[in-house]
Amino acid sequence: MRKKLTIRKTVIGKLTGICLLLTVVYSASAQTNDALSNPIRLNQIGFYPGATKKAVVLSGDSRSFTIQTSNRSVVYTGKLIPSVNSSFAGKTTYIADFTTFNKPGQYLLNVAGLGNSYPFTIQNNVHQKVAAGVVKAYYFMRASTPLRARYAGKWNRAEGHPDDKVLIHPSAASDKRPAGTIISSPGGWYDAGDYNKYVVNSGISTCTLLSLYQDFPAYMNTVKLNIPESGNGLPDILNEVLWNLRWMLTMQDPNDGGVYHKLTNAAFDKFEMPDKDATPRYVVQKGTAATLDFAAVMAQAATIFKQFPKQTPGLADSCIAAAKNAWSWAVKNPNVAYRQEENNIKFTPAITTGGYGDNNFTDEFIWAASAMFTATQDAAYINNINLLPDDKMPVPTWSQVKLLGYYALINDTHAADLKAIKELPEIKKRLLNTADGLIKGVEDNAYQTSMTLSARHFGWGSNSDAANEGVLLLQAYRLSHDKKYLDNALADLDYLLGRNATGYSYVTGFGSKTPMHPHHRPSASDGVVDPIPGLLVGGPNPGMQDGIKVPSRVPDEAYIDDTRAYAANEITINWNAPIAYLANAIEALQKELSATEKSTK
Ligand code: 9MR
Repeated sequence: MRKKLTIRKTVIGKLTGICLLLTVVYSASAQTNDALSNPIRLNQIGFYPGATKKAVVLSGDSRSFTIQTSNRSVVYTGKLIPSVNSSFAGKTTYIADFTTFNKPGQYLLNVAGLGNSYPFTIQNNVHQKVAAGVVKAYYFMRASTPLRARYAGKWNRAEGHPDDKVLIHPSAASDKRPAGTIISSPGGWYDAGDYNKYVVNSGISTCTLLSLYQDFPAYMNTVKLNIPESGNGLPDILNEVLWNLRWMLTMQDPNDGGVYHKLTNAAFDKFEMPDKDATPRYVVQKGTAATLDFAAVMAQAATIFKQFPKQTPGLADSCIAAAKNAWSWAVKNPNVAYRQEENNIKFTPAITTGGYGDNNFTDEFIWAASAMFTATQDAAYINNINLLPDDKMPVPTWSQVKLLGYYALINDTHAADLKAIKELPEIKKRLLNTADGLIKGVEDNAYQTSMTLSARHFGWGSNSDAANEGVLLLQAYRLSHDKKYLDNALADLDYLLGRNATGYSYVTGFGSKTPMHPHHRPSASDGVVDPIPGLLVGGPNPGMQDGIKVPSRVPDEAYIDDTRAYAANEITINWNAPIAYLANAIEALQKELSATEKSTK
């Protein structure tokens, strides 16, 4: 079945938009694939010996289940327990809990009459490869460079989008840089399935990866990515982040500190390899969101790269100077929204690529001020900002970044100075309350995860919500050392890697049933059957904004592995970042926990 599907994928990649008949046949077979999917849902990578181990079985009454080795000897027998609450589909699920079985090895779970699960592993470091894989995915997103086979394997490709001659769009014109001025803005990561580069979305993505390094430096020093810079004395995750950070620096207008909202083609590229695109690229209007997000990231980067003066001479100083200039621009221009439709009435060419428009900058100010304070220890940045403008605690997304500011403050190591922040105890309390709210009732839930507790979690990019919930729970764990938060963060990772209503491990190349047709131009056009590995797809989204019918509108089932389905099956840098944080942080914490257990034995 998989082979049949992937052959179709290649055909679609070549003939996108032309061959309607084939795509109809293709989606029919994708749906058949879903219908045949395995009724035993579990993390398809595996489990830590000492951690919770659960599978969710779609039917089975109160039958027993067994854990078997690959040569079919039974090593554990347990009973399926019906879930207290039904799933979004209105069905009782059956929980197979084998937490007490902790012997490392390779296994499968069998339910008489239903068959075997996909194989899984029990071992320490069980997520190490997938955790590194979701960070390596950023290398595959690099613009303005060829990807060599040494690093990219069969996904090697020619250089795309040099971006050394980018036009100032009329919406971005200023005295010193009139429309049509050429600037150089190379590098950076492509945003997603498309080939554009957006500052707002780069902001949250870069911050999340930098935070992963800041929060778990010892573990992240051990993560080797095999990228061109490997071995240069910097941790690989920082090497990868630098590819985007250096691009971001070019998006600031040196004349006034404002930051262009995005670097983009006028319209989305065709489904083709990146080197095939020769259409003009523009930077568009400066905006408050892009400028504050930029300030926040540059401030955070300054804090980190200060520790590496030899490897990155002058960089920390450049970052903090850029952050300060951006902050000043935003203070002078506190309300400049990027409104693409309005611009398109006034300016040509019309720009129809991703909007990332936002009208409310309260959260961006909080994030930037917190990061600026953390970098400079200058309390003026936060004293002039209301850190608690309302009692909402939204899980971070590109348009909701308040918690990124809170994360910066609670992790600030200058504890003495933090006493100056009178709101800090309240921020900590709210964070723990939010974490408690996220997991309330999990034990009764059909899939036993925070993600599946509310249908509201299932919008565009729902998988990034699952990952960002996991990150929030890990922040709560770091604050409280209460293991329930870590266990539930791990459950969110279990969800993403297969314990869910579609039976997919949503990361390309990691697991037994993984997306083969992400909405991702290189994966669809490179002639390689397997998509680029390590990419988290958007996931279930009953919204169907792309017009592609999903096999089910049930919130957590509304997914289709179809190249055209950008509202359910695209990939982006802001969705990969929280799973990168989640998977690597969990690896780091498990390592710490098992070391403590050993030393106390
Ligand atoms: O992730 C974005 C989602 O929150 C928005 O609802 C959606 C529509 O504006 O856009 C998504 O972002 C896309 C961006 O605009 C262009 N690159 C691909 C992104 C993921 O689909």
